[in-house]
Amino acid sequence: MKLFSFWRSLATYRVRIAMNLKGLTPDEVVDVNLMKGQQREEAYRKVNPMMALPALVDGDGPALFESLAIIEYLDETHPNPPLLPKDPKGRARVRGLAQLVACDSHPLVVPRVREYLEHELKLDEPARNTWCQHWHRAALTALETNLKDKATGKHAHGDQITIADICIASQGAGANFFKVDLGPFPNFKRVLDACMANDAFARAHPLKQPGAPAA
Ligand SMILES: N[C@@H](CCC(=O)N[C@@H](CS)C(=O)NCC(=O)O)C(=O)O
Repeated sequence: MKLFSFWRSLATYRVRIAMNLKGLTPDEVVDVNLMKGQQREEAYRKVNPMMALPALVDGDGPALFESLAIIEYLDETHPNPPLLPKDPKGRARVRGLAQLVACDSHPLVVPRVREYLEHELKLDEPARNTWCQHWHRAALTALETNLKDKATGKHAHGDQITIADICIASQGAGANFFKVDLGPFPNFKRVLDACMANDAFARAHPLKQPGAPAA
């Protein structure tokens, strides 16, 4: 397997966690430096026309894209441990929690959006940070309410790790990058801490990847 990755990418973090949980190690990791705009270069555009990380090539391809689609592919091809519950309502809840992060919140703070705010709308850095923190808090508020449900256990859905926990870990890392206080979100923080106690999550963390700064 060939994983297109960058240390800071939260979407790639999600795929790294899933691979770790399933005991998979990429044969090759291709660094696409988001800070240098390499996602927009011709070579990577051919891999993922959306110009976003991650992408995964399994065997002779084709390149898979979108973190949740990649994670479900890995779950189908390597079923143990399963990352979705068996019952349809449980699966819908887990996918809903995951999509709240990956589809509603995260896309609002990615480099292409932050760069548009800077270069086209001429927002200065404090204004751009206010934007990012606002959308982080909106997602955290919704997650916090959802996690009060009795379906939540040690993890986001019962006591088993699911795709929802993977997304919660990426939301937690993003909140940390953008200095969002998790104090008002104790249920979220409890589930996040349970995830981060697991080595599969801890060693996938952006700050543990080659090229990452010390803190
Ligand atoms: N919904 C996509 C998000 C992909 C995405 O936006 N990835 C970011 C890094 S976390 C990226 O590569 N952004 C490039 C850019 O915004 O220019 C997924 O979950 O895979």
